[in-house]
Amino acid sequence: MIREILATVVIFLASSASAIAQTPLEFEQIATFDQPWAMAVLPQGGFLVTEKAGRLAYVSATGEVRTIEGAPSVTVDGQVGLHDVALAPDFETSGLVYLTWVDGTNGGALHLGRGRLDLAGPRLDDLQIIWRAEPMGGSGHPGAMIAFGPDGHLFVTSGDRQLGDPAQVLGDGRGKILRLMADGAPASGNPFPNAPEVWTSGHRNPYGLTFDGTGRLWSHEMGPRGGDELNMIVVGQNYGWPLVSEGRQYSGRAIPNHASRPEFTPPLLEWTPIIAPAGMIYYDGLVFPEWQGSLLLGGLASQALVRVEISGNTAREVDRWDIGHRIRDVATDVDGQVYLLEDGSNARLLRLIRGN
Ligand SMILES: [Ca+2]
Repeated sequence: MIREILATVVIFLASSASAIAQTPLEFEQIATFDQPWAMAVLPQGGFLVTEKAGRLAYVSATGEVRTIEGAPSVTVDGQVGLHDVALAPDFETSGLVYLTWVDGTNGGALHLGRGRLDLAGPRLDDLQIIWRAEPMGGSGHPGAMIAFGPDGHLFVTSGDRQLGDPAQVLGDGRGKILRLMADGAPASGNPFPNAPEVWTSGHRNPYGLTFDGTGRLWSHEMGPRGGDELNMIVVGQNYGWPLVSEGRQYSGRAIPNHASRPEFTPPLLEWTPIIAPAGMIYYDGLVFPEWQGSLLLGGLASQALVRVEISGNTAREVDRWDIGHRIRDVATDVDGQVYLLEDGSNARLLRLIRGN
């Protein structure tokens, strides 16, 4: 077990004028992984971590890593493979764990499944597929983030699979955010009778999804060339992709912006140049009280941890820490500790420590 304090030098990037002192950070390494994608903190201590190639790992509170048997078979190609892991709201009594992954031919489809975790194995028993994006197909942009609402509903982001147009087709499972029952059935009260699982549409590649302390749902998504977005997710709204964006096509071709089409909901915050957001939590913990009420986002291309203050219907970036590694996921626990999961090979799971 490696548990040394890494004397990483943290560089503070300029941010917008803010009265809040920026917190110096150091990092404690807990474990390392190969192309990890997401993590969940276990209530008894320790973590579940997914790796893109299909491994589901259990990390004990002391940093010992073991493979959990019973993970699904996945199609590993480019951006896709095994993705998010989330605990059921009643995990402590049910043991239920939710996973997302891509599997199938011609690019496959995003799948959502759940199984019962037996840490004595460790193994995942009775894994069942409870939702699958239809139709199949595409390449990257899985989305695949899971969040549970305060009332127990299950929300999932489904990326556009780099196809764009499906995001505007209600009957197509791609480019949407879904609201489901815990068993994967469409939730009652969803807005579109002919697309019963859909909550919102017009999404590109949402890699972050979280509720805030007042029960509002937030998601971020990567823009094309520029135009990463932070969106407040409101029932029935269309977020505009691929018809509007604050970014450009990779070819350089312009895309109309959100203001040109008021029927589409604009982002509350956009990043050009991009940060390539991945992972997001709402932070209300005691370890970093100066961050309470903020969103913390990981950054891939930006190799950063980004803090966004949300207030009413506004959001603004207030802190950005250059971590020096691509960040794939962010998590917190009941004590208010904050954890980062790096991207790529030999990627570290880190605990944040207040620096000097
Ligand atoms: Ca948008």
